[in-house]
Amino acid sequence: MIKGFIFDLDGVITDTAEQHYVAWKRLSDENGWKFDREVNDRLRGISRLDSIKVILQYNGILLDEKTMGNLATQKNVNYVESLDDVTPDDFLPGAKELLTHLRTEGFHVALGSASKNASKVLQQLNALGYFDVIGDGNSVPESKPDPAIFLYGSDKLGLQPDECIVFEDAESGIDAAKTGGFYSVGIGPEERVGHADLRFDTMADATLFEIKSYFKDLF
Ligand code: B16
Ligand code: MG
Repeated sequence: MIKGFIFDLDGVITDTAEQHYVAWKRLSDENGWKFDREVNDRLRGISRLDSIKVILQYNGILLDEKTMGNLATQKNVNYVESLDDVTPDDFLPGAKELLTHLRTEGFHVALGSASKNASKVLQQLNALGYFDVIGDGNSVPESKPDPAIFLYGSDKLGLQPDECIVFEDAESGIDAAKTGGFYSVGIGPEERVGHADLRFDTMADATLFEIKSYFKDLF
């Protein structure tokens, strides 16, 4: 039986891809690297350090771990500053409604995000109250597609993976959910999250009614 839900943050609850883009673009411009929106989209769901590795590889540049860490920190300072502009109006359409509905029906809810800034984003959204457990980039060392962040969430909720549905917008996030033994809902196009148990184009389509109808034997 489904007793809990675990949500990714960026691309599911809110969309900070634009703020990430602006901060990576600024770092790239300052260092003379190529960076565009297509490369930015490849950073969806992956950690900050892995993100800079993708950008450097795209530019054919090799740097040592310490330098990469320092540059990623520089990007993060600008990114975090831009989060001050995130407001409770910045939920993705449908996300707040679903979280509210889950609260009303008494489901257990956890966050399972790769971001080390997840608490700040939730605070800006005024969304902390929707979550019983916050799993973020500080909770486990492994990154998706490793299932560690979702297993952290289910464990803290006191549930088994097969009692939880994971919501994800990244290919690696759906991979992580499946490897961990969770049910999965993908948010986004078929080519990215079509391997999820159930897929919606947007969070606005992901109502509790639709979810219960699809996983009917589990509710
Ligand atoms: P930070 P999610 C991910 O969040 C973002 O999608 C990804 O673009 C970002 O690099 C990663 O968080 C790390 O974020 O630099 O704030 O620690 O989709 O897992 O909620
Ligand atoms: Mg995401």
